Amino acid sequence: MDIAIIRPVSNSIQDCALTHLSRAQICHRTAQRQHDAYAQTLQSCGIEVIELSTMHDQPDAVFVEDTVVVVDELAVLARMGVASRRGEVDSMAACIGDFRDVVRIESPGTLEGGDIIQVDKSIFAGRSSRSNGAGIEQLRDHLTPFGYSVIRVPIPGALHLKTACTYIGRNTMLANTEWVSQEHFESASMSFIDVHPDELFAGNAIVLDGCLLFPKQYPKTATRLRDQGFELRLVDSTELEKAEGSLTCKSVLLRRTTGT
Ligand code: CIR
Repeated sequence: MDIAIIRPVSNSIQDCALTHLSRAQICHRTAQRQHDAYAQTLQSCGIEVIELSTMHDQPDAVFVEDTVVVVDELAVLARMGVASRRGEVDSMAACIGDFRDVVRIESPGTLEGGDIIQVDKSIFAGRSSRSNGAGIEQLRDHLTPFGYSVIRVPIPGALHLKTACTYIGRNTMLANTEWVSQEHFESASMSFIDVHPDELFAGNAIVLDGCLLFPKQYPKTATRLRDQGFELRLVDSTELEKAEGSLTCKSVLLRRTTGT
């Protein structure tokens, strides 16, 4: 990936949406410090970081991944599954329009970027409490003309598909298989690395050039990844995890294509 779009942490982050976790005190300063380190790590890996303006009236606005699905040919703007986050999308539209043609998920569809995993031309779409069948069908209509197949993956027990698993390259999925079943990925015949059972939220990593960005707070799963030959860059993401945010959700990663 060449570009990461990020946004600072809103000072209203304490009022974030929560689905599975109980509300805990979130320190805005700590969250922003960790987010700055995350952005610096992306930069140090050669990624151009574009920062959107802060939206203090939108508590969850730092989780930009959810607002858009980007492939090389197109950007599909999300229609968030919770009303409290719908105000985040238009400012992403303004930015992503510089890089891609843009379409939108329309009502009654809902779809959030955290539910989407791309593996080459396969798009795995989590059917979660945030992304419904109509949203996934609209995504399929938008992406099929470009040769993508969209595969629906039921996610009954986690916020998003990417809370449960992420693609880490080398035809491998890192997953908490308590939350997502391997059978849905059979079409891509992938290997799986399971998170350590003590680290339920460790299934979320970002593939960078030659290494994985991975949360510092999950050393047992980190050992499993290293044992399989993955090189890790560790970042502390504990504060925004209290808002049910994982690593991927804090950036929109895209490739520079001809003309951008
Ligand atoms: C929410 O509930 O929408 C936020 N508090 C967390 C969103 C995390 N997004 C993600 O994992 N892609």
